[in-house]
Amino acid sequence: MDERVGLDELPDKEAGLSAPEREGARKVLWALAAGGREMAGLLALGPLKGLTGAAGAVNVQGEEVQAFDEIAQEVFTRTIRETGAVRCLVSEERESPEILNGSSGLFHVAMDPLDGSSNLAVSGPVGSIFCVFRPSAGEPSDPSAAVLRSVLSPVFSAYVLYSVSTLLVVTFGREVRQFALDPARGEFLPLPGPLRFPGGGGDIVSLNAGNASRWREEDQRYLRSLSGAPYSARYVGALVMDFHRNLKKGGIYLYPGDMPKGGSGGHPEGKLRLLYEAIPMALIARAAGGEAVDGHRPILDVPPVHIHQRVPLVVGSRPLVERYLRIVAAPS
Ligand code: AFP
Repeated sequence: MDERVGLDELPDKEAGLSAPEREGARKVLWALAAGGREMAGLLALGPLKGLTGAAGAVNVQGEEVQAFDEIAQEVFTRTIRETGAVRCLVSEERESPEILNGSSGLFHVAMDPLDGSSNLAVSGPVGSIFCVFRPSAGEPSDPSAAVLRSVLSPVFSAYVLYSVSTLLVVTFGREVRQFALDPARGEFLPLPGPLRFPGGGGDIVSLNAGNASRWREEDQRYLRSLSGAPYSARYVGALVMDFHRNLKKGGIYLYPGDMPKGGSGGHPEGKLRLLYEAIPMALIARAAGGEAVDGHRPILDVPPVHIHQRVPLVVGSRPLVERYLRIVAAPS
């Protein structure tokens, strides 16, 4: 059934939430929408204001910080703090969790405030990714340990895609809903849904083939299996855009672990981050009829041991992820 559900109504459709959690979730959704709207306006002016370059710093991941990474960090920290509903905020841009509303907060939040920010230099698409978790009973006093324990209990995940239009995509686990920003009204309006991977799974494959010679043999075998098969290669280099296209059109995104080049660089554990890239996308993929794995097991079964943990990520429609798993499991 194709229907439109307002952003405000989403928490009311969730049977598993208490009344205070529904209200808290609504506030956090508004905060993401307010931050997304503000970022969309700022990003549009980026080239005119000379803001599309590096900020001259390196983040906790060892990656060059773009000016907009820091702006997005400040915008979303502010809007999320103002909800009064969030205890701790983990961000790609901060080494330690930030304590926002202390124990009065109902949730922990993990975010990548601006993913794919190296695309900004060419006015390419970027995104913001969020995952909201329910704190466990009797959680540890150490904020990182508390957030890690809550990861087993996600409440909702969402991303904002800043492209030719600005979209907000949300799941509470049962279905995926999308909203488009009307810049004139300053509101995210519902699009028809729910959003699901197309039947048949699609034919798009998104990966950085430039890294393939440094992948493990199984992933190289998967790449070889595509040759001559009916697939199309599409890769923007911004997870939110690549994932969203594959969700709408049918496809699979891969970022396997890659060995260092000439003794340096590389991402043997994968490049993407478990808490604020892989898990939120895995929740959205599952709710849309797809799956996400780390090369062997579901992303949602990977034990969280570090707030900035990296993980190999393969995510997309179920038939394409199952084909990937069959090929990497086959004896060489
Ligand atoms: P940046 O935020 O540094 O641009 O990284 C983006 C990202 O985390 C993810 O969004 C992309 O899919 C992936 O990295 C692209 O990485 P490669 O440039 O190594 O292909």
